Amino acid sequence: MKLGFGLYKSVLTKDNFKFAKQGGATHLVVQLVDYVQTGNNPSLTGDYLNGWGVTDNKDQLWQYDDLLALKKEIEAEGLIWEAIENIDPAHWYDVLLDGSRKAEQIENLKQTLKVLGKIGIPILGYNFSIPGVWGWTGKFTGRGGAKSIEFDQSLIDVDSPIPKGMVWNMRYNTEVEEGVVESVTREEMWERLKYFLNEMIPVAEENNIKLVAHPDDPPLPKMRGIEKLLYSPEEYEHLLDVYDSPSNGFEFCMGTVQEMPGSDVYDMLDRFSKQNKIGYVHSRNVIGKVPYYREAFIDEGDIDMVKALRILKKNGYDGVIIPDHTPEMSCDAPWHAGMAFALGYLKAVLKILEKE
Ligand SMILES: [Mn+2]
Repeated sequence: MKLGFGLYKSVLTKDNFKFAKQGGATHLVVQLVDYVQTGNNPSLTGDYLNGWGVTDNKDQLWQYDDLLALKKEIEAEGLIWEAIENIDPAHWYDVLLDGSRKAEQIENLKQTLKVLGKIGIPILGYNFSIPGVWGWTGKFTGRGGAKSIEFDQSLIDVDSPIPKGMVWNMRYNTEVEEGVVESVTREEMWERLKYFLNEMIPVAEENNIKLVAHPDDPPLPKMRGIEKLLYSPEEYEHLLDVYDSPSNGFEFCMGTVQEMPGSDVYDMLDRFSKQNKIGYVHSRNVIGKVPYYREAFIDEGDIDMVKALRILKKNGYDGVIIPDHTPEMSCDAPWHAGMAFALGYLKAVLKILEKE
């Protein structure tokens, strides 16, 4: 099991590569979608109910030369590029929406897989969701009054529709479009995911890439008129029935799984790691479940991280774990401080497990 670190697009800098290395990480999970647009002080606790912003990558695919240059910068700091997390909404909105550019966009995504294969980035994480991450509010609910993410269903209108031109809580089309995204059933969403996997997995296999799915966060059965897919333990596991391949697996988010009513995060970690279905792990702690939960520091939530990582070790899991979001700590670098705390905690747990 290896300790990794996740970086948003706005923090893909040499200093932050050094920060990861200094915190004990050996691997990086890189986000290329610019949805956390808060510069070198990333913050997830702002008001994102109207969207994360605009994706400026319309019709610009990730290019071989750019990714190779980034890989060299990462490796120059002694780190390994393990995964890309999230597909740009601009690259696949019609795959999610079953729109007119679906076939063209899926061909582009296959090209992207080939580029990743050529460069040697072994994992692509994705979140097959039309509403995406939505409904959070930022509150000073963390230990010691730390600003953190809260999900309180009573504070939002969970049925408020998505404006056209938006998927994944990002605008991919800034020209004003009238209307809202139509309702979609879960059955239909599974059909769309099946199409995606049927097209993508063979190319992923050829290029030695794992395509791994993040569960729906927050894990509600329906949001904004759209029935969600990976919102419960049973539905998450159903992903494996869609396509049997070593290239089909999970971006296992402990926090989101813990937020699911009736979930047993330890049992799921145990079974999925035994089957070698976990691409990488988000280690995030949380207190409560939908319809109310709040994100917590890694040591204080409902998940016993020591117990969770011991299960992964027992099963010989040799992938990467990264801190996911953490509460922001009161200082000039709230995100970095929160992340340093999480990295240190995970590093200590791994050290203890090594000696057992
Ligand atoms: Mn996560």
